[in-house]
Order: sequence, then structure tokens, then C-alpha cells
Amino acid sequence: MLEAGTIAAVATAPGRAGVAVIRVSGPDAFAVARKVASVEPEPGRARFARFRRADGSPADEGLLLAFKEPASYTGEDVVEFQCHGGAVAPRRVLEAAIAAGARLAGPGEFTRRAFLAGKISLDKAQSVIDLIDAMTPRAADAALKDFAGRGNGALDRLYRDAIALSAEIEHALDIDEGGLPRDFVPSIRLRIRALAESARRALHSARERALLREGAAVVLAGPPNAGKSALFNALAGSSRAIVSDVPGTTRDFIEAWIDIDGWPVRLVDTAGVRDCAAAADPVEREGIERSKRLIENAEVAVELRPADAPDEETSGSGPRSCAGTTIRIISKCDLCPESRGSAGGLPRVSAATGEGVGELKKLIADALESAADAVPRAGAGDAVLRERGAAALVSVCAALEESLALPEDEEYLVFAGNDMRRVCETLAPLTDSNWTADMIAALFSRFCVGK
Ligand SMILES: Nc1nc2c(ncn2[C@@H]2O[C@H](COP(=O)(O)OP(=O)(O)OP(=O)(O)O)[C@@H](O)[C@H]2O)c(=O)[nH]1
Ligand SMILES: [Mg+2]
Repeated sequence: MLEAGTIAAVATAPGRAGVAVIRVSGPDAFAVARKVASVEPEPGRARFARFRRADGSPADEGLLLAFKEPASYTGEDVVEFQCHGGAVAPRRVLEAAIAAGARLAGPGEFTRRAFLAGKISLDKAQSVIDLIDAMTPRAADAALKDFAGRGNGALDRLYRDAIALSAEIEHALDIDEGGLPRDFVPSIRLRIRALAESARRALHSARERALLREGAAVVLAGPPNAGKSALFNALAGSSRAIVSDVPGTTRDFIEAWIDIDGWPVRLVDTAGVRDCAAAADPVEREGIERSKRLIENAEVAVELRPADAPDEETSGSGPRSCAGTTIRIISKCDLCPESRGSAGGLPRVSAATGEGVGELKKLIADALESAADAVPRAGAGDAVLRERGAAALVSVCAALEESLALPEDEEYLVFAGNDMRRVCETLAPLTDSNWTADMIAALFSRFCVGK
């Protein structure tokens, strides 16, 4: 539940640091500043001050910044105390602010207030969080792009266009068919096509954001001894995984976060998958089961076929499917010269010499680029479905596709009208607006029926 009042929190990360910031927002922010810093807050000017605890003893000293509403992040009066970092000083200043009348802020409360004050949209609030969470420069760039407004409001625009279209169809259904311009139905169909295109684009960028925010799982798969752990180490740039010529060395999976062309990637080394009968050891069997699950849910599976093993041996590892992209490669390619039949021109990689490792990274980056186009997998805990509105966009895309497939007969407008209503109803809760009220407003503003 939302609570009013003046809130305070340490805005910087805990731990040893030169500076910490305590942020206070709300109607009593300036009063809190006067009590804690004993100086008058002056918007637009940083003031040096001594910060005092409730009993008058010193808490720290530093800078006081003040922002008068509405020219602040939250749209309210805001003050910021800049004090020394570390375990003690920020805590003391925060306690002093609370003793002076503020209360501890809840998670995301400053940004929620910024949203409620109309300072930022929900999309922008999401991109604030994305920027903070960004693990790679590419992820940060995507969040900043949203800031600048380019990726902003896609859902709202989609909703407005859908409402307008829906209103026009409803209106057309009210008047005689003879009264409609001859090209009316084709023009409606064109606009539905444009809407479907926008919905697809919005879904694409939602998916890209989800991949950038949550990272993409790239799983190394293949039979025992294929060189998965060696390749894992080569890609991760450190010898994390144990490499040995004993088949079944890797039992549990090992993961490392790496940056591939700006994509935050969770690289996973798995236990080699072989016939469970061949793996008598129950620990290895469990490892194989886990590998299969990881491969199924990965964005990318890299399947290794060792150059030194005959094909029959590797095919025994059985079919397994990755919901995303599977990249097949020849591993340990240094063991077998290219001229000696490398199965069907697959990319050749050697963890030992480093040959082909750069090319493999490029293939992974390309696969992630196109993963943003994939349809979300509802059952697989797909990250995109945690993106605001993405689940709705999936059904919006489906409804629009249905609409585009309609035959242009006398019933066309009735069915298209139903589809558009479904689209509006799906999008309405995401745009924080009431569909029917908007519908009526759109009808009145766009049409003059002469009554
Ligand atoms: N020549 C050569 N040998 C390699 C290469 N990669 C791995 N090996 C060797 O192949 C053997 C198996 O390597 P691992 O990386 O442990 O294989 P794995 O696929 O992880 O095997 P499991 O964990 O048992 O499933 C080791 O003896 C490695 O030294 C390579 O690129 N070239
Ligand atoms: Mg291994």
C-alpha cells in the first residue's frame, strides 16, 4: 500500500566507499535537513554542513543538496546528504533523518513517487531499474535508449492506435454499408497490418531487454571427453572447470558470467551426456539429467563433436533439444586436419590452440541477436514474460494475426471489430487507463456524426 509522508534511505551501495548519499523526499524534507544539518537548504546550491544526531552529537559532515518540488526526481521536496561512506556514517545520518521526522523508505519508493507525480512513465521506471542492473555496456545502452524516450511508451502508442481503429470500426458498423467509402475495408486491413508490425517490434525490444537484463544461458553440451570443460575455460578466460581425459569428469554443472559482444551470458559447462546405461554411477546419471534440463531451457546450446571421435560414438548421446538455437561445432579440431573429413563443414574450434574460439563467440552473439525475435516460451520460465506487458503483447500479436487472416466478406468488420476489442482489452490494464472511457472519448473526438 502507498503511504504518504517523508521518506529517507541510503541511496548508495553499502560497504567501504569515499562517499555515501542519504536521500530524503517528501513534504518535510527541508525541515529534516534543517534539523540534521542546522543550515537552511538552498535549491541549486550545495552547502557544506555538520550533520548531527538526535542528541546533538556529531554524525558526520559533508554536503547538503536541496531540490524544491516539482523540480526533483520524485517531484517532491528532496534533500540529499553526502557524507562519508563505510559502515557507520551513512547509518548515523539516516538515523538522524528518521529521528527528525522521516520514515524509512520501502523498496523502489522514490521511483514510485516519481511515477505517481507524473515525472516518469512505467517504462521509464523499468529502465531506471535496468540501468542499475546492467551487467554489460550494451545492457546499459539499451536502458539509456529507453530513457531518451525512443523505446518509451510503445505500449501506450499501441493502445492509442488500437483504440482509434476500434472506434472507427464500431462507428462503421453503426452506419449503412452503402454509406462507407469503397476502400474502407482495405484501409482498415492496412492499419491492422501496421499495428501488428508495431506489436511485433515492441515484443522484440521487450525480449531484447529481458535478455540484456537477465542474461542469456549458453550451455556447452556434448558427449563425455568432447572438450566441453576445456572450451568453457577458454571462453571464460580462466581455468574454472576441471579438464581431464577421464570421461564423466564434470558431474554437476559449472557456470560463469561472461560478456559476449555486449550480451551478458551465463556460460554453463555440463556433464557429458551419454547413454545412462553406460554411466553406471548414480551421480553421473543425475548429472546427465541436469544437463538435459539445462540444454532444454537454454537460449543457446553449443554442441561439441570431438574431431578425434568417430561419428557413431557421438550420436549415441541421443537426441536432446534446445528451445533456443543449437550451434554444432567440431571440437579439438587441432587433432584432425581439415582435409580429413570434418563432418559437413561445421565450424572448427580448438580449446588447446584457441583456433575458432573468436568465431564461436561471434556465432553465439548472432544467435542471441535473433533470439530476440523468438516467440516467448510460456512454460520455460522465459525471462521476457517477466518484462512488463510482454505476455500481453504475445496475445495481442496473436489477435492481430487472426484479424489479418480474415476473408474480406460482409462479416469482415464484425470480426475485425471483435479482434480489435480484444486487443484493446488486453492492453488497457497496462496503460493504466479505462478502456470504455477512452473508447467514448475517442469516438467523440474523432467523429462528428452530426448529432
Ligand atoms: N588436443 C586437444 N585436446 C583437448 C582439447 N580440449 C580438450 N582436450 C582434452 O580432452 C580431454 C577431455 O577434455 P574435457 O574438457 O575434460 O572434456 P569434457 O567434455 O568436459 O568431458 P566430461 O566432463 O568428462 O564430460 C582432456 O584430456 C583435454 O585435455 C582441444 O581443443 N585439443
Ligand atoms: Mg567436463
